Amino acid sequence: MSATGIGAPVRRKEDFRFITGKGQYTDDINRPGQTYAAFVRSPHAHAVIKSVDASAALASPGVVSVLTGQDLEADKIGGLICGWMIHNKDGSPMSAGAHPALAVGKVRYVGDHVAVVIAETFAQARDAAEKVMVDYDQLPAVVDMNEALTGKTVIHDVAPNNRVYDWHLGDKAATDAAFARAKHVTRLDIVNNRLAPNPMEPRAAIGDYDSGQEQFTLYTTSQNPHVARLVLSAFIGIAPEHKLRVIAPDVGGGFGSKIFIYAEETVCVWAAKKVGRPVKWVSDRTEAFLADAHGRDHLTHAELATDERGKILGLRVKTKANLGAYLSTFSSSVPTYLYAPLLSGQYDIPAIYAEVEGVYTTTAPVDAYRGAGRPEATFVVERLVEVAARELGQDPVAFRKKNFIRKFPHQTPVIMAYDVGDYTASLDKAMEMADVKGFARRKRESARKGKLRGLGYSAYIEACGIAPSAAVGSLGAGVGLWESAEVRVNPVGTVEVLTGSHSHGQGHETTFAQLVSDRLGVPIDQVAIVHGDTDKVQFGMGTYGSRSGAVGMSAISKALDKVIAKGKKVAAYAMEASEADIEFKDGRFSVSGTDKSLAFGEVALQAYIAHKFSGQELEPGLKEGAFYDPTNFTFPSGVHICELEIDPETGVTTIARWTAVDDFGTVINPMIVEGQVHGGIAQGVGQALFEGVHYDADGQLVTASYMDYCMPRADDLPSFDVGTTSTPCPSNPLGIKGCGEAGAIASPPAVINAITDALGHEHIAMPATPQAVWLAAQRRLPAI
Ligand code: MCN
Repeated sequence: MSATGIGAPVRRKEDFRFITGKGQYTDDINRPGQTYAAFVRSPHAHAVIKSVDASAALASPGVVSVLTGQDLEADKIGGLICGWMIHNKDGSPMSAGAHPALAVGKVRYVGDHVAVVIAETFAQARDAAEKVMVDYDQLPAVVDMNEALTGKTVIHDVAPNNRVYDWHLGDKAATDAAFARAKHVTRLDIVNNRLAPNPMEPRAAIGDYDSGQEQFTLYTTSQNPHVARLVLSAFIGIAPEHKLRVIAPDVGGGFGSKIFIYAEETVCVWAAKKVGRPVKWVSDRTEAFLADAHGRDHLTHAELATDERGKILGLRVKTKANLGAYLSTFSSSVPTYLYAPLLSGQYDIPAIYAEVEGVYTTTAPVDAYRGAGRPEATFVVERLVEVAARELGQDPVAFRKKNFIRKFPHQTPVIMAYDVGDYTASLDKAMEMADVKGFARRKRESARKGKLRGLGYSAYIEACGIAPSAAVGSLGAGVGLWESAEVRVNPVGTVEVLTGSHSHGQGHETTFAQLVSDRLGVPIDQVAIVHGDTDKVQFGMGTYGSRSGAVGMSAISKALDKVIAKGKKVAAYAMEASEADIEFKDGRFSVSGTDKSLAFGEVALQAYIAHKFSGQELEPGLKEGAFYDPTNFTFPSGVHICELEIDPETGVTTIARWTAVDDFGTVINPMIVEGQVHGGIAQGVGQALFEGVHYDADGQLVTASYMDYCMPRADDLPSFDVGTTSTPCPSNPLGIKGCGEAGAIASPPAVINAITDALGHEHIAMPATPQAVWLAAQRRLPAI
């Protein structure tokens, strides 16, 4: 391994510009003549808009324009769409209500967009937005899914019971038969709490229109600028599509929440042409809480059937998934195809049947958030397995091992065909690293101090590398999700890689350069990674579902193969040898069996200037592109062990140790991968102990600031012990499995299993706040 090649813990190249304040985020960009937008947002969860009076706002200082949903309609701009069609059990399509970028006729959640005020400054736009007089006729709010399903209050006429879909997966008859044979059935009711995504950089957008060129430009905080261009150009009616350029510059985190096409982006592009000047909008944190798509929010009843020895026979799951007031871009797929196919976990479960109801409520839209469906599935499986083992009087580790899948490939009863894995190896290694043998002693020490100590396991699997067209396309996505790359070798041998992936914290500028350096022998500082601009990169599917390593880098790898093949031809001409005799190794092309060789840079120069090509079949230049469409998802897996201590006097939970052993196949950069795991664990611990979006019965968001929405802080977390095992993925050329979501998927059940272990096996809902833990601890302690 070279010091910067595959497997090397190279420091992130991009960090220099980030930590010296030189990043270029959307809010750092300003266009000449720019105006500023402020949105008038609904203060009500559900109301009819009787009228909008903008006269006072229009008369306010600096106001350029006030636009409403009626103006959008007049310009024939349709609603935002949900791109993933889900079918009901009877085969009929889901009920998707219209989703205008500015509300028409009705508002459906607090924060819904009613109008936009465009002014010379942000302050003027905001002041004037408060003067837009909207006459509302309030309707009842409905935030609870069970209440919504009664249909007493209807949010969209197309969904009379507020049911978006009633979907299922698996074999009901086989699962019922398994339960009929079972000696024991474990039952659990689970709330998977609603989360706010909280990227460090709030969303922002600038719409710009050049009337001379008839060219729109959108600068935006997007994880997938090409998909944004495709969808927005269709919404807004910009044709041909390339008349809209989308630039997603540096983006300060997204965690899924910046994949979607939002109202604000649509409005900024459209309004830029209307007012004839660039329009900039930057979200503040309260707006982010109100209007960024949230994550999770499931109510699940789950059952696990086991035989007399504790072998799992079947799994039955009924989930209600809150989709909020409108269907966000990918929302329908999260509780269905990103959730139920992972319900087999790491276990050999012969029969599984899952039913999912998607439900409208008068709350913000819910869509993908780090893990998207897979943390919810892992939580169901890992809580059930833990409780089942304890109900059966079996050791949770032995119970897991007994039921692990051991033979690969493994076809689960819920679509997924797992390719490789060694779950026992990860569990054994994690137990060793966590010093599980010493836990009893540590528990006694805690008890001496009046504390309760618990150990919780989570053996997770996820499907990531979200891409394979054959699978994703047939599941209702409508499109395959391959990735593209172009490798441009300059005449001096430096390399530019244009990728359809988008880095917003994952370190692509480093890991992608490591791959190039490894393959071409070019130093990584001579490799530039270009992304995030639809005028530079032709097309791409973006970054989410931990796909950039497995899919984006595989596309680069394919293009590099072509570069090397072309380089061999050039080298053959240059060295007057047969192409078949050219070898490429350690950055040099050589003629086998001779001492003749040329460095990669020399061959690059020849490719551009050699006169020898004239009249030959070989074209000058060294630039190759590739699209990569994998045959399967990748299946990272692992075991996380959480050890914690509870103070029964205060209910405060302190995580004492965290051990993570993950199988990410081939690791390109172990330091970046560790960072990804750390971040994911922090977010998972946040879900388990602290975080929760809460609406009151009137649909008011009561957690709209960091005073009320509790994020984990550094001192809430221990130093993580991270290890790996490796079974390289067979369905991509690099053997990579994604790592970007693993920590967030694995960690919530590890925490809750540890708390229930400490408390004597009582179930506790997330977030297990000090109050909830204190109450549970009081129930456990003998009465005085
Ligand atoms: N990598 C590696 N070896 C592997 C796998 C990955 O070295 N075996 C490297 C990759 O080259 C890449 C990084 O690890 O530099 C993450 O790769 P991957 O797992 O493919 O994930 P993506 O790059 O596709 O990123 C998406 C993923 C998701 S889905 C969420 S959500 C998430 C996450 O990444 N959001 C993040 N990590 C985040 N990190 C930050 N800082 N900010 C976010 O918003």
